[in-house]
Amino acid sequence: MTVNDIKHARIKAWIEECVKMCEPDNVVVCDGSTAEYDRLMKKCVDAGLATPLAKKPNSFLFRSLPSDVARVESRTFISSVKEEDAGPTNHWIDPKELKATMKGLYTGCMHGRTMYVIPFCMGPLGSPIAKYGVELTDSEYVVLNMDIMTRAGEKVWEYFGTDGDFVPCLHSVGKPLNNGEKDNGVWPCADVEHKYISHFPEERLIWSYGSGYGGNALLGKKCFALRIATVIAREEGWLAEHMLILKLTNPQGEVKYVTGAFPSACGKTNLAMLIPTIPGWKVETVGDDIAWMKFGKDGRLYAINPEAGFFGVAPGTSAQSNKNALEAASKNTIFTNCALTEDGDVWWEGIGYPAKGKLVDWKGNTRDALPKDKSPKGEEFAHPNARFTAPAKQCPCIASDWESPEGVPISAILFGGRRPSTIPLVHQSRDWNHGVFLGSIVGSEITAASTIDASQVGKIRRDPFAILPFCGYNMGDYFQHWIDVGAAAAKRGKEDKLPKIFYVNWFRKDEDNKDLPGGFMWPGYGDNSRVLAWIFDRCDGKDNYVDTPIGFMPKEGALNLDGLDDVYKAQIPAITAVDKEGWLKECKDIRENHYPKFGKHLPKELSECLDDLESRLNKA
Ligand code: GTP
Ligand code: SPV
Ligand code: MN
Repeated sequence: MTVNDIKHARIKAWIEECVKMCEPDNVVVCDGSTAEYDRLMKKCVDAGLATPLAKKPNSFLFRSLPSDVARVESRTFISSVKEEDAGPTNHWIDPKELKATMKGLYTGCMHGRTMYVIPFCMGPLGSPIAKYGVELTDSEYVVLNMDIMTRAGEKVWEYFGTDGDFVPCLHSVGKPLNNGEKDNGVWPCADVEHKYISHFPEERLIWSYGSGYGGNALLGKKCFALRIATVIAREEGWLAEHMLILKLTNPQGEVKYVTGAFPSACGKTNLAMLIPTIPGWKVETVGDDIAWMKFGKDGRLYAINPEAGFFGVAPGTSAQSNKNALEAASKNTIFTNCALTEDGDVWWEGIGYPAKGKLVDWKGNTRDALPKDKSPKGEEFAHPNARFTAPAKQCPCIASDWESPEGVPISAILFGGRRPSTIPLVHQSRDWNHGVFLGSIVGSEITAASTIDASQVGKIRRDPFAILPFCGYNMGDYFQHWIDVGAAAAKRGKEDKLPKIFYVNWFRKDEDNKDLPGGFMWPGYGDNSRVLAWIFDRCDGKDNYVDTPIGFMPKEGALNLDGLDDVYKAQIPAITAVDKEGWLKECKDIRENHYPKFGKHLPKELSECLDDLESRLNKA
């Protein structure tokens, strides 16, 4: 199929316009077939950009440049017509100016390269919640990853019709090959100051230039499914969120679905695939990164996973921490910035066993493996944001209904982040608005997923709803949208059908206690099932809680601690108590530094929640 065969006139015209601007050597309309995947992967291997892995069937390792290892928030723009609509937490450039700059960069940017046309669907094909897009890219790596991460190729065209809605997504690595130049094994991308990850929300348009990495380049993911989708969702009255979706079954066989918003590299993939340590419970995966949620006729909120694969953090993934992810990534997987072993396998810090012999690190240097899995910080063999791209259907714990077109009904929404102090293991909001308040105050240590600047990692920043880098409009208006969603449900008499909202923290630390691995006061991973079980019962209204100044918390004995290591049992009183002083400091910081950023866009309901929390704490 060629561009001329495309029946959708607007898509065809847009492609022709982009071809004229970018001047690729040729244009290929992707069919999404295995033959095409194999052909493009071979092209990458022949160009020295990918290494086949002897130990993993049909799997390959790519190495990027050190300047292109993660999202670049400083180069990510919400280019709404009015600056106020981008809000205080997004970078904004006037759309006319940004387009002029980027047109300059795009002009002739695909010389020596092929432009690939990828028609794709976010969500199960034909689902009433699914949405469609077309990505134009000059990166084979992007085509290959999009093939795993989305439903892409020929099968998608019928859903566009001749005039259906679509989000145009233009991407270039920003590295033209002039005069027969070749990549010569060097990951193509542009300098940081020439990278632009741009969104034009009014036009529902995405322009990305200069990066080949993850969320910067796989435009269906953060750019479309979050930054553009949040804008559409607000207009249409639904929710597009940076959330995992899991299916939780109790020992009686009863099922509830739970979503969770944690910032990048804070445990979504792990929670979505956890293997419970308490007997009789089961967790299955619906999604590990993004949830689109709409109200059903019954008043419940239904979620779909718009993606078809996992773009998961590799370091820390081991048979102990996340066996299911390892299994999902055991074949047909793309690895990026992992280390390569002599026998043709990948290795990373926290994989659960030391490497042997020599390793090629993520920068391409061959070094002796260390006898213990511990490199000096900054000299890791795998980059801390090394990733695997694996098909979701290969996950052993994928839920049978993960592609259900109407979505799965959500009972609970979790918020969380990496907070070494103050925030307890779990607490529940009193009601919907208090839950929105909890989402709005989420804070977390910065991780390697959100910055290419290693000096930022570990600093705490507020990341409301874990969506700070992914909200396509004013974050204050986003809070209001959440308040409005609750109010609309109440108006329909369906308030009781709204999901219950919880705030969890797996990352409390006591660095002085040498008995705690990593200083973490809670074992996390599979043991998080103990908290999920309490949440499950909370959703059924069980009397397993105490009312505290910050919300509802597990009452004595309500958390199942059977079989928990004694060293962790000893931490329970500290991590399930209200830290009054810590919370009062938290309130002060929210009042003085966080909420004022939003000015008149801050919903009054949230200021009221803050007042209420502070006065309850002061009375306690
Ligand atoms: P993105 O894909 O960037 O959105 O990340 P994510 O939220 O899916 O994070 P992921 O589950 O990949 O976890 C990131 C890192 O946190 C990994 O190194 C994990 O090993 C670690 N981690 C996940 N869950 C836990 C936990 O419960 N406790 C501790 N201590 N670490 C965890
Ligand atoms: C994240 O950073 O939250 C990710 C990885 O899931 S990326 O797709 O690069 O955004
Ligand atoms: Mn993410």
